[in-house]
Amino acid sequence: MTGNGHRDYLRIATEEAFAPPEVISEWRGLLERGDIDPGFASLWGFFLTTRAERPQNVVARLQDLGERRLSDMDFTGIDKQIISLTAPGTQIFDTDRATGIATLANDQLADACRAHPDRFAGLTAVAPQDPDAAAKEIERGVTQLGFNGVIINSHTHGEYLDNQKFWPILEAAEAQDVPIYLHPNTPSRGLIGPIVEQRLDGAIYGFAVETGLHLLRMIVAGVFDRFPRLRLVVGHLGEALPFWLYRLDYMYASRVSGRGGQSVELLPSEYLKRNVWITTSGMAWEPAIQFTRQVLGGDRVMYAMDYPYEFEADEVRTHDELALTAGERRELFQGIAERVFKLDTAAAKG
Ligand code: 1DF
Ligand code: MN
Repeated sequence: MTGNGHRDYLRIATEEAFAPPEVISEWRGLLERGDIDPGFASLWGFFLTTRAERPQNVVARLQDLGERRLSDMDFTGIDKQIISLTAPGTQIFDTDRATGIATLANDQLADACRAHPDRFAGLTAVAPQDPDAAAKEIERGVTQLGFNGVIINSHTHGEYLDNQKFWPILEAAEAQDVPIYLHPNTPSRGLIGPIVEQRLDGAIYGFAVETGLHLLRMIVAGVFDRFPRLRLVVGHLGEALPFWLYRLDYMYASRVSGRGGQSVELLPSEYLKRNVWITTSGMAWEPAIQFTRQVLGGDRVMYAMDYPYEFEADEVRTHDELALTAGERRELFQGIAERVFKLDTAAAKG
């Protein structure tokens, strides 16, 4: 274990990204071919063509699952990363390629986790394009590769997880008792028009529009009535939904269900407090963190950095210095993640 000095908690970062070199090169191919998803063209056009050398050098850092990542973690004081295939992962490919990429990414990540079990844990990548294969990969991820959850990068070719064709994936996650990290993607084709016009499609805003909408669709479609034990993790302090909580409940009760919308058993806020956990990825901002803790509960908000897209030692310090009790801080950085992802940190403490 890295020296964690006099800290009495581990810093576990829960939304940390990687990309196999093979995925980067497949993505380059898609960009060259053109006629692709406009959000993908915008986001990965930026990282892979316009300015390959952004300050944080993200493309190189994404591909490292060894010494560079470990020394970056040491530099910012991160004890453990929960690593997942970066967005849009497999979800931009046709079905066969997507399934192959999921297997390849999972095998690479599992090797890295085996090499550094105290520093790395992993989430299973899947190809939602083939829901039955994805369900099998979730089982392989948990039972053979030792992964601690599933990563889904929001929409798949414009389709959302409330669509019943994807439900074998939700069933498998519930059956294996692992959470699904519903990570952002750029908005789908039908949603992106006026957003991409002003270059707002990425992490600045479009990610939250897309991903908050995705979660809300799942809630009002009754996904959590059908899968009451399903656990979702959502980054960026819940993609703005906590701020909307009062209005979502009020308008759901008085407008949506009476309008021919599906009628579900609970209010939106009740699903968020039962089925959803939140991370602070990219939101190192005390007022928003405290507000989210206040409205959803301190037992639902955990730490994430979003490496390598966010790689700021100051943001870790911001979390260290939040006005919390020692016990609450330990929960934020360590306890909640250990329970939600069922981490085995006994070895890490040794
Ligand atoms: C960015 C941000 C890119 C996040 C990401 O994956 C990502 C970015 C492509 O800054 O462009 O996961 N994020 O989660 O905020
Ligand atoms: Mn992210």
